Amino acid sequence: MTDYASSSSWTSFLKSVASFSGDISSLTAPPFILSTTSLSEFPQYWAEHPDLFIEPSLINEDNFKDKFPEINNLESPEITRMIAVTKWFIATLKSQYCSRNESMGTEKKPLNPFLGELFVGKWDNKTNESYGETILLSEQVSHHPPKTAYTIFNDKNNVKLEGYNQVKATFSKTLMLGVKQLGHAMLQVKDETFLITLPALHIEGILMAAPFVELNGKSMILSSSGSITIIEYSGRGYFSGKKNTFKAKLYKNIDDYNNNEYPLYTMSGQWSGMSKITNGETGEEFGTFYDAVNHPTEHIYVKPIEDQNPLESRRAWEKVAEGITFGDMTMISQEKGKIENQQRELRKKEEEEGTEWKRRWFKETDYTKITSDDKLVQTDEKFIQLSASLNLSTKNVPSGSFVGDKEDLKSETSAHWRFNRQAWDDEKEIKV
Ligand code: HCR
Repeated sequence: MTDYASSSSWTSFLKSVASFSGDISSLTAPPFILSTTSLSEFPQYWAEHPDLFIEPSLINEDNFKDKFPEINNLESPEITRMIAVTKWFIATLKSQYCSRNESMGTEKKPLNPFLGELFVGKWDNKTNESYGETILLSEQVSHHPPKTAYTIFNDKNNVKLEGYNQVKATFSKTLMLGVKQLGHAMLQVKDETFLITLPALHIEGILMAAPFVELNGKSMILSSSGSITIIEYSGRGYFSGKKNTFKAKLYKNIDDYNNNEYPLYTMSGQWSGMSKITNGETGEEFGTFYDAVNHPTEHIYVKPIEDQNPLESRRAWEKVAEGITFGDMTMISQEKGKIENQQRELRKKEEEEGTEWKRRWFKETDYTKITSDDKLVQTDEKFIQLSASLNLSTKNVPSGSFVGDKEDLKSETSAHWRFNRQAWDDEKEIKV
């Protein structure tokens, strides 16, 4: 328990949870639990291991057998790429779900981005010239409900990730916060596409003022070359006595998965620690799959605040962040109020003029509104194909829901955010 748990500010925060509407941004939390980082920054967690992000693109017919020398039965470059993609994905989890605990002691409530907020940066990969530059663009494309669209691309190696985040949260009677992620991510490696569904999570330790994240349920990686990895998550005690555990099964194709055949490989252990890879049929152990502790993260380079555009996250939130650092509630609410008023003015003006805020680099496609004449971008086409191959819902439902699930039957929309590369190539004001 932290000293804050018995403070009056925490007790009144806990009371306010009783009237929680589902919108996390509407909760007024005391300064000690506020983060100085906006949610628009979170997409950077996908590439804090730029080497692993690029690795699948370096695997080809000539070299695939040398890529994981400890595995003696590697059968094709496609399967080897799926192992590499699974490894990169597992490596992202520590940044996504543990990094605030490590840097700030507990999970914190991130700043709620305003519509049009931007976060951009890059990994130079200077130590390895062949990696080239990896760029992140993130944009707040909706405020109510909050949605952040992002892309991370490395042109030199022809790798691109795109996706968007949206969450749906509910408090349980025991004050555990359950969070479902609604978006998905698509990874393009040369001409191969991977659809990635996102795990559900819950926040424990709220009563004690020491929140931390645990993952639950499943997520999947589906490749356009046919293979599939299913990852199951658990907290302490289910697979082992350890926290942050996972078991990933990599199948050669969806039929093998559907028919309960043996997977080719099983990867298991702690996503925040050590994991191993074994033969999916015999259980023969090949060795370490990933060691999260001894694989330090590489942080993104972000321009100094004075060189940033007013729409860029760290510049826009600078004063609020200062207030949080000083624990000064008056400063926080004054500075937040300025941003909120500015946003209200903009929305009022747009309403008067009959216009809408123009999204900068991302475009929404609503599948319920497209006709057979509409030309879909490649990401949409692949998303539809890969979802259909496993009967996954393409609606706005918790990531990984199937057609016919309760949420799928309830949902009427199918609108997803996609990156518009031309808009970035034409960008004149924002530089990374
Ligand atoms: C739930 C969460 C905001 C959303 C964060 C997401 C889901 C965002 C997309 C990223 O790719 C993955 C991700 C990681 C985070 O772990 C997750 C956050 C954890 C806590 C935060 C809550 C809004 C914080 C609530 C804190 C209160 C109750 C004190």
